[in-house]
Amino acid sequence: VQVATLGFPRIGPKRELKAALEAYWAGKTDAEALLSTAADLRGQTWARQRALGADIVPSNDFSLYDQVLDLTAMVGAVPAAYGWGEDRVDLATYFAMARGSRGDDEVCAHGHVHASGEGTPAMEMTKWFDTNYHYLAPEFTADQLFRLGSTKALDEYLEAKAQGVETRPVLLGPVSYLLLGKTRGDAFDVLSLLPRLLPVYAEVLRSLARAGATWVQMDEPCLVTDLSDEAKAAYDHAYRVLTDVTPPIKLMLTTYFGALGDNLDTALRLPVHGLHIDLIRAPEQLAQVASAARADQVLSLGVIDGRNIWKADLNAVLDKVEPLVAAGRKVVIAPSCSLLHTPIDLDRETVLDPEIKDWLAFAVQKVAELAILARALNEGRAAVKTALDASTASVASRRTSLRINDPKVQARAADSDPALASRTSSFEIRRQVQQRRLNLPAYPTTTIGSFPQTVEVRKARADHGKGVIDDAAYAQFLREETARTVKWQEDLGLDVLVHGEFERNDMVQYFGEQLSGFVFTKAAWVQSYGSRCVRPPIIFGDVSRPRPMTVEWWRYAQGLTERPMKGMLTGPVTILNWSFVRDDQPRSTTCRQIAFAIRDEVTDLETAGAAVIQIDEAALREGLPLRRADWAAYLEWAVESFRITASGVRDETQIHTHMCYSEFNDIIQSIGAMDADVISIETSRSKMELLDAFSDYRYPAEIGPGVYDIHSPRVPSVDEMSALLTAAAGKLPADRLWVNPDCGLKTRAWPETEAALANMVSAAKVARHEVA
Ligand code: THG
Ligand code: ZN
Repeated sequence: VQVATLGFPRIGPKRELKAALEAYWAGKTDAEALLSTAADLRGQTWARQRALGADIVPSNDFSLYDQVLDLTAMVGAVPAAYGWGEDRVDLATYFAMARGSRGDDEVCAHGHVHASGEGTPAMEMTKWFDTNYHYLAPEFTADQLFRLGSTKALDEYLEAKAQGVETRPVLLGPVSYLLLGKTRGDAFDVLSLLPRLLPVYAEVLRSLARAGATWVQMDEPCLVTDLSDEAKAAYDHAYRVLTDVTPPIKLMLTTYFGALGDNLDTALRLPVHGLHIDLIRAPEQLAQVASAARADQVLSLGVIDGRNIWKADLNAVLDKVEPLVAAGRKVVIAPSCSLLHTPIDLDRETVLDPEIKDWLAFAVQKVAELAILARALNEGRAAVKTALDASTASVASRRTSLRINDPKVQARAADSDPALASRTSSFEIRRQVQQRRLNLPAYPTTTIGSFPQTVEVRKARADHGKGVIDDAAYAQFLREETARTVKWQEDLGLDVLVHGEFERNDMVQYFGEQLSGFVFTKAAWVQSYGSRCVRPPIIFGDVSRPRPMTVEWWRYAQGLTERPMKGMLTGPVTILNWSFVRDDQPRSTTCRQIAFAIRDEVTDLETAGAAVIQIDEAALREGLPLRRADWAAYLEWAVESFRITASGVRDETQIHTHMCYSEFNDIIQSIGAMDADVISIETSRSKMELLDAFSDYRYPAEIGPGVYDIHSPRVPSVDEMSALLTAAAGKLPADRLWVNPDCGLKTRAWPETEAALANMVSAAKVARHEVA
């Protein structure tokens, strides 16, 4: 039994790649410096995996920006806008596709990533399946041609070989590559491009075979998604062609992030030499695959979680794998998917609580776990008794720890009283009560919550973190920023104010740091896209809120004005979706616990006097399961969690929610079922088209369709925003419309923020005039 890894984090243990990329983009270093850092990282990564006991290590899992973009370069599918005419895709073209010709990306206050608006924009960024990683979606035309544009796969194979490491190159497979793409121009089926695409793959495979490679890892994650019959047929065609190249090379067809399910027959009839399956997400498929796979096929078993940070129960894994090995199956053991989605090395966490640290494994520790498993399978469990006992002890310690189990939290989350998830009265009644209390004009104006996080704000936070300024000085600084922002909103004439969130770092981290059951790391970075990383919080135990989290800041801000000050909270689904979560209970249970914790904050804000409370669910949509059949169950508990959070208040308290993305059509009923009084959404760039979903469905509550795009510094004119409001009023009842930007303003600077909001207030006044 051999140990394989399918991909390793590439950002570097100290984010060396991030530093090298950003220095290169800033013009501070040259290409040679960047490429040499990249080569060092690859060399270290190969050597490290070998030293940890991996028999089969990948090459071409490294990327300067994104592995899907690498494929686009490999097959020469560079969109025309980038003016590529060279033999090979050079660095400038590569980064232009990644970052746009102006070389910057646009991130909104809720962390959604978009191409920049000016110059030749970057290619579109999309979430990689249900991970928090973003890839650059290929873009195809109906007459798309493909030709070899990059020899990266071969180059990196040879680079490793020169260092004495025989690797298994990784390629994203042709069918998944096409299915992940978007079409440009007249609609057509991307799969129609397959016959033109395959010759380039065949050329790459031949070159690898000639260089001595015996296996290639072909990633086909789309095999765990819903596939049309045409897509299934495309798999048959593609793998007939690719297993037929000469000189021959063996293909490890690699699936992950879920069960093959109804694609199992398709996967099993492909003439490939090996099949990798994800046994973390879909343990039940082991028996099916083991009995149905051809005897000569190598089964690669994804037994270690590549999507989470918990130590595995090694004896439990052995219980499952030993029978296959005993039956003479050719077995490889591996992580469930590439380790890209885990932080690199737990040993770098020097201040983490030792009890919790003992429960964790990052990429390095996961490869070590696989090595122990392989020895146990090859030599018997006795050969690694100490390590197996330690694994069992860690797992038991975690299961029984008092730190994890809070009976009060468990009892509360188990309460199934439906009243917990319902407001007292229907929306129509609440609306009347709220109108009387708030007395807002038509087209009320507000903002989404955050105001510019300037260099000074970030510096003050950093200085406070380092102890350069004390608590009192930091609090004083925040009070001044807040007071200035409140006064400024009043002067501008906004109707519902916000405090600006200067005290907050990240919308998830800020709450996680104050909730029980969460722990944060110092260096556990995970690549989000390009050079950008996140440090997801780790939810290790039952979640509760020991004390109010936002009430003091809200009280201070409300004390500065007569106008309503919004309470600003992050919703339970978003907190869940952007964290590493427990694997010892369903996600829905963890989400419900978070919901009760945030509910307490909502009711405390109400008690303190807040008339308007916003609960953001920026990541609700991105949590949708990969399979359509699983959507309803997810949406049910996600919506229920939101409702638990929002339903502890009286009729007169107005609950807002916010979602900064498009595509509501397929989940609009669930958005309605959240039963918020007001929802603000991103609509400016789609020119209000997005509202069709709300109007067709007759969305019952009030809506703030964003009237300006906060992703770029451009200041929209009054006329532009008026036109958008008119368009919105054409689709929805005007008396239900709010006026606000698409998202928070923390990524913007003050000058453009001031100008744009002044214009926005003017546009609202114009609209009010027309109503009157
Ligand atoms: N908050 C949290 N998780 C998230 C997002 C968020 N996950 C998904 C999504 N948003 C990811 N989007 C981004 C946007 C910007 C950055 C990372 C992910 C980013 N990171 C800084 C960097 O790498 O330089 C590091 C920031 C830091 O110091 O913490 O710019 O909004 N929780
Ligand atoms: Zn937003």
